[in-house]
Amino acid sequence: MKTLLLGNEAVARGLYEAGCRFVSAYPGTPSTEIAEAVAKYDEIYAEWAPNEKVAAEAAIGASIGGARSFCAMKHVGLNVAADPLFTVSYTGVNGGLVIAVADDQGMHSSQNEQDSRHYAIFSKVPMLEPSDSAECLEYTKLAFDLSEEYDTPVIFRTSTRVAHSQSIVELSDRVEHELKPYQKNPAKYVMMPGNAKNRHPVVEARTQKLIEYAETSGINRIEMGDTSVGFITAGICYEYLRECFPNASVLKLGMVNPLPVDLIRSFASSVDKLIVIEELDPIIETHLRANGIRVDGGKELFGLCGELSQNKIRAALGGGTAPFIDFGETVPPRPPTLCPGCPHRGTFYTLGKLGLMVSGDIGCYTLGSLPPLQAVDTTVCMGASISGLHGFNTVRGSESAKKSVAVIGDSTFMHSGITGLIDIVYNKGISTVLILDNSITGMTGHQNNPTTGKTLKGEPAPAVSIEKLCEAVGVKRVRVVDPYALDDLKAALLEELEAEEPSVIILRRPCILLPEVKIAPALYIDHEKCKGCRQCMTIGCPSISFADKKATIDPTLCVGCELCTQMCKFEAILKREGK
Ligand SMILES: Cc1ncc(C[n+]2csc(CCOP(=O)(O)OP(=O)(O)O)c2C)c(N)n1
Ligand code: SF4
Ligand code: SF4
Repeated sequence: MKTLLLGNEAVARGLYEAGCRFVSAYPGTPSTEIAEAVAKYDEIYAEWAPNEKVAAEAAIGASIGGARSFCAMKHVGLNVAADPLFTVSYTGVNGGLVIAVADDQGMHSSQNEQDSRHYAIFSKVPMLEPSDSAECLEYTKLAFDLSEEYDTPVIFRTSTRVAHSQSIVELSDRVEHELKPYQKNPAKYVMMPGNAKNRHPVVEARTQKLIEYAETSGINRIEMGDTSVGFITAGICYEYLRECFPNASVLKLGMVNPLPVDLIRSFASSVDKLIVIEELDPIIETHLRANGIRVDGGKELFGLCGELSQNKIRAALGGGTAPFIDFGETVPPRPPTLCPGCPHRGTFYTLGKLGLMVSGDIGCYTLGSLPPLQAVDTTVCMGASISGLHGFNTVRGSESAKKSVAVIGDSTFMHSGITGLIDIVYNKGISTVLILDNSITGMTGHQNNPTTGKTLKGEPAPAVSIEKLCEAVGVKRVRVVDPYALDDLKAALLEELEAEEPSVIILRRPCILLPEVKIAPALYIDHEKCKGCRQCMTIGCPSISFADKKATIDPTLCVGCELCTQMCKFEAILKREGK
């Protein structure tokens, strides 16, 4: 049967058909929908892990336990999971093990744009890269076969465009793979120096065998056409290229590590000019140059930054821009903003008013850095708010600790915030940490996490108590405040900042977009009473606008959170009668 699937859904289908039994993931755009789609298959155990390292380690354990296993993450997640990745390269697998990583060229929703192909080279693990949904499905199954045949984990790389585009796939039945027997084998699975020394040559020999596979298997295929120019490419760039130049000669790489040499050389000799099209870093180009293969065009044409598109490729090759729809270039950008009624808004308003240094983190609350709130000073990576604040305050002294806070969400606190808090307690810091608990992983689209009391499959689960966890690591001052109550929030902040010991304020109110949250009727502004002071505009609610020297509330956007009423000293913001 044929059907239309997103790249991520096709990966999930591939997992089903490949007989995968165990999936662990941490959400991160553009990888999130893989686990969400897998959750619908009863045959596959699937979970959200608290972070990517745990997801990878759980999948490694399941593989050693004999099951076809999988974990998924976005590109920066692979940084978190890098430690187990490098060593599972040495141990190899029992049941097949596939590690999916989704790169975000163009940084549609990320703090940087890494090229994950470096990780495959660095960790000496084979990497497959599909170009469309059909290949997402096909390569997922292939990745398990390769993993078991070559005793290696396999990295499966996608990109925002492949993960989030729909195309036709052909569905097949699931092929069950029984649990492989588990046999104790310390020489393979206990990576202490004596054993690891013996495994390293095994890894190098494996790479040689994988190169032979890359040369001959057909996963890297030559499509001959016009021989005046030949292109070498992979992933989404193959689709762009085919749209621009349907008759071009192309070597399409499905396996991007290790790369073949003879196949590339033979392709190079059959075309007059050779151009490499790849996003971000010159991985293929460098491989060609290292092997003495002529490259007539590469990074000097396409650059190192951002994603490519049909128009960019055509323009770089002297063809001018074509009448393709290139959404990235034609749609005016819409600045991101906190939603009306977002429980984070009042927190950033208050932090800004108090003029505090705010060590920020990654989540919806990163938007607290944008106008008009502009309260956040730093954002580095998930978890860095608390540990970063500890470093900042350690060098700047106790007075600094009284004028600074860390802000972190519930999911991010579970991911990697707790260790920063332990650092503060253990090293006798006195910093103040705000945990913005909106009872969900908001930024990536409402995934459950260990604090929400539900699993990936929607089943009830034990919920980690944030307050008990903080107390357990030694924080004595832990309090819970409603972030809609601005006076309470300010009073709590002033008190905790003065304390000569670490404190945690949990700002608890569920995300306004959660289905169980009851939306209150929209408020309105009495234009007789409104003095046009613009005070209500300072909280940056998208429902409030200003026209003819008066503020107005858009009733289709307002959720009646009453934050703005706390701004208006003229009592001009009112509830509708009877509501
Ligand atoms: C290492 C890493 N993994 C995943 C992500 C994607 N990501 C960004 S923020 C976030 C979690 C946000 O949830 P939470 O901390 O609860 O804050 P909220 O968005 O709900 O306010 C995730 C998963 C990332 N940026 N980095
Ligand atoms: S704060 Fe009140 S008076 Fe000032 S602009 Fe807003 S509604 Fe009008
Ligand atoms: S009550 Fe005020 S702050 Fe809340 S959503 Fe409506 S307009 Fe925005």
